[in-house]
Formats: sequence, structure tokens, C-alpha cells
Amino acid sequence: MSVMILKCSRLRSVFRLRTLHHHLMSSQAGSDVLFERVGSASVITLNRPKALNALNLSMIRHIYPQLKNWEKDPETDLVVIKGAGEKAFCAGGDIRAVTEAGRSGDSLAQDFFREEYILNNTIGTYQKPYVALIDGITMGGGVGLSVHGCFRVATEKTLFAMPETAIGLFPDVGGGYFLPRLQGKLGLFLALTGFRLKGRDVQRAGVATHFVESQKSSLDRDKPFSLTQHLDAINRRTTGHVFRLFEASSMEGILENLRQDGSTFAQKQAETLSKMSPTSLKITFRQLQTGAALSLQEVLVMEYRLSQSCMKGNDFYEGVRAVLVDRDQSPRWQPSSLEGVTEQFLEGCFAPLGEHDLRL
Ligand code: QUE
Repeated sequence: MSVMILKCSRLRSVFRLRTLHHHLMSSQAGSDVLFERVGSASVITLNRPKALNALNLSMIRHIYPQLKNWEKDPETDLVVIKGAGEKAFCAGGDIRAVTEAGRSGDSLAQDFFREEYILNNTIGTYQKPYVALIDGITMGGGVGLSVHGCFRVATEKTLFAMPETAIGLFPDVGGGYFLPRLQGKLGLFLALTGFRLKGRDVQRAGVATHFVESQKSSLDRDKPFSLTQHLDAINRRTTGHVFRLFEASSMEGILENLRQDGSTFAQKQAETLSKMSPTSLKITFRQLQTGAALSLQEVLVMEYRLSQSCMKGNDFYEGVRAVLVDRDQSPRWQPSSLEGVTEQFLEGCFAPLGEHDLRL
């Protein structure tokens, strides 16, 4: 009898586990991401074209073990990752689901960021060639699936951005690592403004390692980097004192620089920054400043702390509401100005989480 009860309760818990597993892996289980072998290449296809291949936890949980297997698999010489459909490689993370989970106290709010960053680290330390075909929209979470790998192939259809300051988040997935390592202050500029890079410019900026025309291959070969004239401004030196628009010791300093500069470019960037979450801007400024001297692993630990701070605040929920849910594009940020975001608050955002810290 006791054996029966034991068996029953074990069966029940196995069944419960399977139900939970099924639930986690549902939303068109398995088909959200496809795996295939092409010669000696193992290929990952992000397969949610209607959602611009946005990355959800189910996809992360399929991709991670597959990458680990292929790393040891003698039949696999390289890994290729691409997006299904014409429009996107991957437009980001499924952050709408993350904010819904955050509101209802669901653990997805922790699990998503933790497992996503672990996957980013796996790509950054991968022992075989990892080739990301970033043909189409490549933003946020999609950048994390590509930029840390050794080959990133852009096409004329690539549209790259780290747009998170617009939704009260910050440029995560290792943005604190790769952005400060781009030329001059380009990474900080991209991080704060969410500026979109297109086509060959994605390679010019150093985000892509290669460029091919999505059909053939010589398009725009002689076209210069369209930000070249603006890079002078981003890193500008004017007469008298050394003065760079995005070089300042604080976020307020950058805005001051932009407002004092007469150029259309500077005014436009000041206007863009005025729409972003002040909390996100200050977190991002410090994230890149700190991340410049850290390893990818240390950056991801820092970013996990920041993700959990954003989950506790107002702006991430409000940003997702304004941009992705209600689409009124009118977020009500709290605090509403940079001055309202104190050093003491920022200190707390970057503070260790003890046993809840990300471990890599
Ligand atoms: C800023 C962002 C994101 C965004 C829009 C922004 C982002 C993100 C998505 C997104 C896009 C398509 C989807 C989806 C999410 O949009 O991070 O689920 O299907 O993931 O202005 O940071």
C-alpha cells in the first residue's frame, strides 16, 4: 500500500512536472525555433515571423541545450543562426510577457533575464564558429543572439538598434560589454538614443563583421559610413576647450553639450533623449561606463541586477504599455527628469543581489 502511495505521488509529481514543462514549452512548442543540419553546419532558425522572431523563454530553453550538444558534436563544424521570414532576424525579447509576469509575481520575470543572459554568455564563449545571419530587424534580444558570436553577417535589409531606453529598460544582453568597445563614443550614442543603423552601416559601426547583399554581394561597397560626419560631432573637438558631445562625466553633461551645440544633429539627439526614460538614461550611462572595464561575464552579472531593478520600478512597465500595449507613445516617466534620478537610487540598482545574483 505504501509502495502504491509512493508510486502514485511520484507519478503525480512527474505528471505535474510534465504539465509545467508543457506549459513552459507551449506557445507552438518546438516550432518557435527550428534546428537542422546542412552539411557540417548546424542551423538554428528563429521561427516566429509574425512576432518578428521575438525571443521568448521557450525558444531560449530549446536553443541553449542544443548549442551545448553541438559544441561537443563531432558532426558539427559550425553553427548558423537565422530568422524565418523576410522582415526580421529577431526584433527583441518577448518583454510584453516579461512585464505581465512581473506584475503578477510570476518567476518568468527572473527566469527570462537569467536564462537569456546565460545563453548570451554561451554564444560569447562558444568553442566553434558561430555565424549569425542578421538579415532584417535585429534589436535588443536579437543583438544578444548575434553580437557575441564570432561572425555577424549583415545585409542591405539589416536594421540594428538597442532601443531599450524608450521602454524604461536599458541596453542589456551584454550591451554594457560590446557598446563601450565600439569606436569613440559611438556605443554610448547608440545606447542612449536608440539610433537605428541600416545595411552596410551596421558593419561600418563594427556591429557586423561581414556584409553580403541578401541576394548577391557588391551593393554599396564604396558607400562611406553615413554616420561619419556625425561621428565628428559625437566625438567633436571645437576651438578653445576639448568638447565631445557624448563625452561628459554625467548624463546631464551630455544633454548640456547637445543643447549648447548649434547643429541640427545635436538638437535632434537632444530631442530624442528628452523622450527617453530619465531612469533608463542614467542607468545606461553608468552601465556602459562601468562595463568598459569588465569582462562579458561580469557585465551580464551587472545587467541581471539592473534587470531586476527595472522589474521593481515604474518605467519598464510604463514604457512597454506606451510602446507595445496601448501604443500611445506617451509614457509617463517617474521621475520625469534626470535631476529626479538620484545617485543613491542608482547605487541601489547596481547593488549585488546575494544568493539571487546571476552565476555564470
Ligand atoms: C523598444 C524596445 C523593444 C521594442 C520596441 C521598442 C524591445 C522588443 C520589442 C518587440 C518587438 C516585436 C515583438 C516583441 C517585442 O519592441 O525590446 O514581442 O514581437 O523586444 O521601442 O526595447
